[in-house]
Amino acid sequence: MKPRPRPSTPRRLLSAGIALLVLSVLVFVNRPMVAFGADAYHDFTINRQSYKEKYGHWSRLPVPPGFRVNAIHAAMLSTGKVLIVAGSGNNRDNFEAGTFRTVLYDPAKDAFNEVPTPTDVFCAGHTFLPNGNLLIAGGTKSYEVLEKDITHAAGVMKIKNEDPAGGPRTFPKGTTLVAKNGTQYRTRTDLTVPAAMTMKHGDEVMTHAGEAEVWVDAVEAGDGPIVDNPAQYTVAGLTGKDKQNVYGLADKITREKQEYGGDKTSYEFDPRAERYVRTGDMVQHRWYPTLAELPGGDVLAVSGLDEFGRMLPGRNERYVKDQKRWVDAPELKRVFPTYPALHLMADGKLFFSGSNAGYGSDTEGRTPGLWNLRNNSFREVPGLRDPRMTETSSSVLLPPAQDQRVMIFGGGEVGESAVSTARTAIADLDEPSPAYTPGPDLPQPARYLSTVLLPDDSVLTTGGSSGYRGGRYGDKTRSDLFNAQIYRPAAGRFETAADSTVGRNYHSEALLLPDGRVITMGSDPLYDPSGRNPGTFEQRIEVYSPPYLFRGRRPVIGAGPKAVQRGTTFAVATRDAGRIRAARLMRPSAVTHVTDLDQRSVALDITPATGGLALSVPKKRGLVPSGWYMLFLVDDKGVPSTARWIQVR
Ligand SMILES: [Cu+2]
Repeated sequence: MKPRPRPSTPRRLLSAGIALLVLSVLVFVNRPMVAFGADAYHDFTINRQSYKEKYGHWSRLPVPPGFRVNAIHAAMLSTGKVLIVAGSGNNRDNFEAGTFRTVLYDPAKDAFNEVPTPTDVFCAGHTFLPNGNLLIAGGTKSYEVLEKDITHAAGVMKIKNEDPAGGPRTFPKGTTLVAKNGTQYRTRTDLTVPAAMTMKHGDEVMTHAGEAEVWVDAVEAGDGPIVDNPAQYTVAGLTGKDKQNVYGLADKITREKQEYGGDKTSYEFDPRAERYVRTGDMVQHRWYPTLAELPGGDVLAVSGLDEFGRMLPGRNERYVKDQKRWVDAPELKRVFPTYPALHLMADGKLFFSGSNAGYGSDTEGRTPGLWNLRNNSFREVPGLRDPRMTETSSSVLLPPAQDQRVMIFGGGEVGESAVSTARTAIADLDEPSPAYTPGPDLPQPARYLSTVLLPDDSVLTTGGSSGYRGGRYGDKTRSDLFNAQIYRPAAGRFETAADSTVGRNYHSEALLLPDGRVITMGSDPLYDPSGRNPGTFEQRIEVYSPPYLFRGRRPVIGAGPKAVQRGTTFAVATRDAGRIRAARLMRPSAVTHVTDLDQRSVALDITPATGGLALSVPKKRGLVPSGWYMLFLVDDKGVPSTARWIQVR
């Protein structure tokens, strides 16, 4: 709608009064008309320049039907395109059909393209490597089976091979294992069991049995084949010595829920070739792992569920980037819930903010603290209010990164709980004894809040829901939050932002685009609005333009280097040098399950230079990890330039 010339104040009051009167009359005669009238007025309000200057503006992104996917993962690539990964997208039919999706969105051209997705990367972990590739590891090997759908008892069986001579043994899918009482179970997949190994300890020869695990399902339906205790099973068809040497062991065989199983495949997504490039497999299968960047550019994979849906008991591993392979890291054994938020600090420690999503013990490994990787020590960071409500919370390294302050937002109790919190808190990790101190509350309790750093040193918080996966909260059947707010660290408070129009809870993402806007996508409600039927995945995409985009001419960055060294100074051309107040290197987001450990905003020192500005990059690798960044110049009104991509080495 075009703004009309401004009427005088009394006239505006008069027309507002008349409008109100008309609306009140209409309330009694025609409710749909009122809704329409209110909508039109709302539409008029949010599109006014003065409103946009204060609150920003949301718009829907038209997505061609062929490119609508369940956005589970999103990353801002250094080519300027947004990587949107669904994999099977939490859709069993897709999983069984082998339909895995990835699309790229180019915000500069408003264009989409599809990328072939080799395996199901749904619920993998990811982080950017120094070369700009996105390391993506883990994902889904099997879907969960709910208790009500389990007709046949099942369990994980360990097949042992005590024979050192016969070599590895292969058993095809459907191999039968027999309990002492004759009950039969069949293996769900093909299986290879390594040979036993003999080792000499002095004069003694010890045999270490080879072993491998596999799902088995009872042949007969019902409760009959349930076994509650650890027991041994024979492999049908084996006789004599062989039968003694090769056998099965299972802790239990039940009709309990079977969790999603993790995958061990790993890729570097190459943004330039726009394809997944397979690396060495992970040591462990992982579903819901966090990939945390290490100061040297290698990556640590932490937590997750294994291929049988069991929590990995603190077994972490390292990606050796120069060899493109994963190695076990037993020296860094530590238990965390799934998708733990591990922020890289300037001194190389990882700060576990407490944020996490999905699974894990409700007691062990949930305390926030600083993890020193040199000696695997962990120093707890106390003071967090609502410490039992860190699941589905989010956390960010507040801008600028030099302040070394991490803020946590919202969250809820472990599992499918109706209890959530509006709490925020800030930990200053530069303090000698770091502790959380309270921040301002969010307007409502919020899980799954998206938090996006903006170039003007503020943090946009948007989306989320008060209830579990957008569901019941208080007396409402749906609890998506539409209000957005901008946190200003310098002022220590939230400012109201314009409302979004799409609710976003579980499996949703938001990230900063190089043009200074924010894109939001995804959401995976458990139920539909009635609260009774299954929900449908939200495929609409929205883009938020913050208030700074409505406050006049933007500064422009001219020529500059494509790559810079940490600890050096470089020059960029700009005609706006006189009004530039800040320069920020913003590391692009790689976000899933409210976990985004990549995004950070690093302040650069500014000095005047001929034809532009000289900008200094800090020296500490823990502050400025190697990789691609968006360089923004920000003027005296807080208006940022469009970003220029620059690689820090
Ligand atoms: Cu998930």
